[in-house]
Amino acid sequence: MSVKAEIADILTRLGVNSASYTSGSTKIISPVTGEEIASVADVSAADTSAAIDKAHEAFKVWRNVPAPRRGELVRLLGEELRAAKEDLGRIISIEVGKITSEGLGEIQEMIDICDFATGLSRQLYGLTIATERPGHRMMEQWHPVGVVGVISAFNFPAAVWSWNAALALVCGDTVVWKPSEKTPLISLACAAVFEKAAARFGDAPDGLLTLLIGDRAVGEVLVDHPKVPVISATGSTRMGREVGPRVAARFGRSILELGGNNAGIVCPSADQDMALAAIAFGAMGTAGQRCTSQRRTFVHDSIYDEFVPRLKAAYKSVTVGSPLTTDALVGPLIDARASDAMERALEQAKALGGTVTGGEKIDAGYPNAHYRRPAIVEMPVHAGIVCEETFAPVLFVMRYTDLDDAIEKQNAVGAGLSSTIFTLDMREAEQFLSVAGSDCGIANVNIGTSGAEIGGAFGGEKETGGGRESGSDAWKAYMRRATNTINYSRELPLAQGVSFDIA
Ligand code: UN1
Repeated sequence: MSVKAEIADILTRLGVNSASYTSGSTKIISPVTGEEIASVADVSAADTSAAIDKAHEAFKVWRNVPAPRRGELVRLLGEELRAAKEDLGRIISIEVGKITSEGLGEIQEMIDICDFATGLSRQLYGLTIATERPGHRMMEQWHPVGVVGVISAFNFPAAVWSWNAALALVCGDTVVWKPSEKTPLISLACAAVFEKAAARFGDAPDGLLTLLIGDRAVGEVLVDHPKVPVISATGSTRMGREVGPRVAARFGRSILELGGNNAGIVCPSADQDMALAAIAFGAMGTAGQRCTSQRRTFVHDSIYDEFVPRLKAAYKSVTVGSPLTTDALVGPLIDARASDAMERALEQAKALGGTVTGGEKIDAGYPNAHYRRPAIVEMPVHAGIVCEETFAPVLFVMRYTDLDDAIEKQNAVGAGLSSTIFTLDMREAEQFLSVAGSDCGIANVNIGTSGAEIGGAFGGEKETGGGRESGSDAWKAYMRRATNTINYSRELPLAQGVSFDIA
């Protein structure tokens, strides 16, 4: 069966109307084979605005549904995702090029956040606060905020939507979703799975989830719309620089999850086998196209000549090929632009004195697809392209002698998403996690930079945008807080001892 026929087969099975992926003028290409697999139609700016109005009306109904009942919808979504896991994972492999276990892993991440959000629906806690006035009570409540606009990227086209949608829905918000232009098919599939859950739920208002397939114009309407109090956007730092100020200009709130330039430090005491395996997955997994992918490694001088040759051997031996027909560990890059960016990064690294292992184009049997061997680049300096995010499997490796210096360099980039240290020395580990250690939103010990679980808050500092999604108390960004003071006494004492006696 051709890839195009296979995707149509899966989408039909999931209940997606065939007109939605066969009748538009935007061609969708599988990065695996380079062939056209579908075509979709863009919604207009006017339709986007109308959809937001409808989502706002749905919000007015949904906010009154008790939160645990809202959690029931998300529980059903989790059930539907479990049932559709294989099909959805396969779509991700076809549309994004992820290997099978990573495609399935992304769907598992969605199931996990649904479980989390279902429990959360009974835990949207506010505080009770001591008051300075007798006969008074002070408390805070968390209320639903409104329509949440979700702008998602191609590399986690389904999981990042679900982090936002599952939380927003239990919080009482409605969701308008603009997916990456590269991944409309998995979005159509997710929307169809959501509709199944909503149908089982029974009385879900129309407009809880609206999928808007389209280009920049759609994103702009969403970003500027006064009825969208929260925009959650995942993508490049360049995108975030535009979205952040525009949302702020209308006093909206944004949750930004932008670029990463994640580093690992390999210390003298490191368990080298473990570090090797973790770095291999962190840097080569998902063909280096995670925002959490490891892009820089600092190796202590005393173990460099032992460790780095082993790492290079792993780079030479890793299998690269179609995730649909082989069990290769590394699939294709998303498109020609990504492949060119990788090429350029390697050229720039060489100009700075870097020694490149790998990085060459690979003939996987599809002339229109973009396969490359992951590249490891030994760098004499921490400068230039090393300090920028290249969304491709390029790992820069540098020697260090002093941990303070390695931590300083790891922090000396714009992005602040993820980081790790490999050490069995507790002092080094604690220094890395301390206030003077890693400045990232994620700082790990003896595991890789990528592959975070949903239970923690996910996101990063500086040019990563500062947003937090997924677990912990990230839900608070999807609600508004009301502080309530209630006077049950017969007096009206003013706070701070102020008196204002009217005659
Ligand atoms: C992303 O690349 O945008 O931590 C998200 C990870 C995944 C999520 C990545 N759980 O690598």
